[in-house]
Amino acid sequence: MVKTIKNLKLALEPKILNANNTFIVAHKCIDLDGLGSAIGLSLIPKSLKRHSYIIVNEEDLINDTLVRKIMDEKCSNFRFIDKKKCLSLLSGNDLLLMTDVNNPARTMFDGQLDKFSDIFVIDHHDLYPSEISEDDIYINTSASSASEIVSNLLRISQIKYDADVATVLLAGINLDTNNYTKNRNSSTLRSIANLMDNGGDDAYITSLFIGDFSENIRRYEVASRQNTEFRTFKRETIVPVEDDENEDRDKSFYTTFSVAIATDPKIRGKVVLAQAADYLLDFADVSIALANISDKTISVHGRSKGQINIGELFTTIGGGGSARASAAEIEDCNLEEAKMKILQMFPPLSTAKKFI
Ligand SMILES: [Mn+2]
Repeated sequence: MVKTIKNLKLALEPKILNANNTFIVAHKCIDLDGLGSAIGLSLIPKSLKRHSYIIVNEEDLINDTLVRKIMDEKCSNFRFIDKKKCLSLLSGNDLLLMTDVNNPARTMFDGQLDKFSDIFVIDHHDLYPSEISEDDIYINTSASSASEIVSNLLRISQIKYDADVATVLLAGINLDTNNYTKNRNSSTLRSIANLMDNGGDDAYITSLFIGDFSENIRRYEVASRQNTEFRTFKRETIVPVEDDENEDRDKSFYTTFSVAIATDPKIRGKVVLAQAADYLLDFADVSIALANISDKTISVHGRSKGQINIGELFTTIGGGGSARASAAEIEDCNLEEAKMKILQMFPPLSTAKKFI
């Protein structure tokens, strides 16, 4: 195991110089620390006049407005590619840097590490046993974050960076220390001071979290009392009964399920619909949220606790998904008509009782 920041620098440089390309990846559903450390790390190949790419998949960003926002606003000078593009660029002599993660199963390259001729891990989590050689691992569990480690690496390597990079690294530390209140020691505080001296904008990071809060509460606006109605419906279940006198007698009984349906006339985003359905599932067996995402298209997101297969149900309105989460788009109808179509997915509407 590589133990000191100096040895980390010494281990990384020849690997980067020997490779045709350096790819940098964090864990699935990349967070601010994964992003900050990846951005910082990409300055090492750059200082050695080598190409590097940061790999982020679009689906990783779908529920994370924070990461997307900071990428758009502070990381426009960096090269992001998705996994597909990465695989198409592989030359047979490529280095993969894993940051903020050391378990390959938590990355998008689970079971595919052999596609890279060389690997190196930089992380602050406990070591998870894997096929990666300990010689290719730097882990410091006393560091608050991968961003703290990388900011030290940049300092030791005397690599200069601009205020945007300092801000992204600082955001990584901010996230993993819960606004600098936990998992921080004197070394963390020195990194924070150093990043602020280099232009790290703590006010911007604070505004980012406040923005996320207001994004987050939009789900409750969609699933408001005014927009949401609750219904129950009955589903007949037939079970064979073993009976000595009458062998083939079937018995049927009804089970009652509840559905929460939120119909929002104002919003246009898909992500907030999925979040509203998630939230409503706390109160019903099946939850559905729908809204116009464009003048002609209604987006529908559904969730189920499991007894009702929502994926199967949504095939009747042209959608699909899994038993517990599903989505559909309905074209050429208004919100009221779409809602009727959805109600009709459930067994006889006559049995459906409107609650509130
Ligand atoms: Mn982290």
